[in-house]
Amino acid sequence: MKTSWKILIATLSVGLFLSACQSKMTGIEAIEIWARPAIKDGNGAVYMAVKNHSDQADELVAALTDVANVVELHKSEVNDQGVMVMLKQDSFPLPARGEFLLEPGGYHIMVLGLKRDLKWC
Ligand SMILES: [Cu+2]
Repeated sequence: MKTSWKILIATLSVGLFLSACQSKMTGIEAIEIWARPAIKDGNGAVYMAVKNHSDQADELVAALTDVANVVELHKSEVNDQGVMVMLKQDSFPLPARGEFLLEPGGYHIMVLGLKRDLKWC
C-alpha cells in the first residue's frame, strides 16, 4: 500500500538540528540532513537523502517544522531564459528500493519566513 510521507524538521535552541520521520516498519528513512545558515525573517533550504527500503514506490508530500511560517517542496532549475528558478512541487517520488536526493541546485525543502536564525551546529 502506498503511503504519503511527511518529513518533520525540528530544532534545538542553539544551532540547527534536523530530524526526520523514520520508520523501520515501512522502510522510509531520511539521512544526511542539513541546511545552509540563514537569518530570522529570511528563507532557507533543507537538503537530505530520503531512502525507501521497501519494495513499493512511495512519495513525500510535505515537510513540517516549527522554525518557519511556511514549508514547501521545491525544485530548482534553469528556465528557457537561462535564469535559475524554484518551482513548487506537490510531492517528491520515493522509488522502491531507491533513494531521492535533495541537494543544492535541485530538489529541496524550502523554509519561508524563518522564526529564528539557522546556524551550523
Ligand atoms: Cu526553494
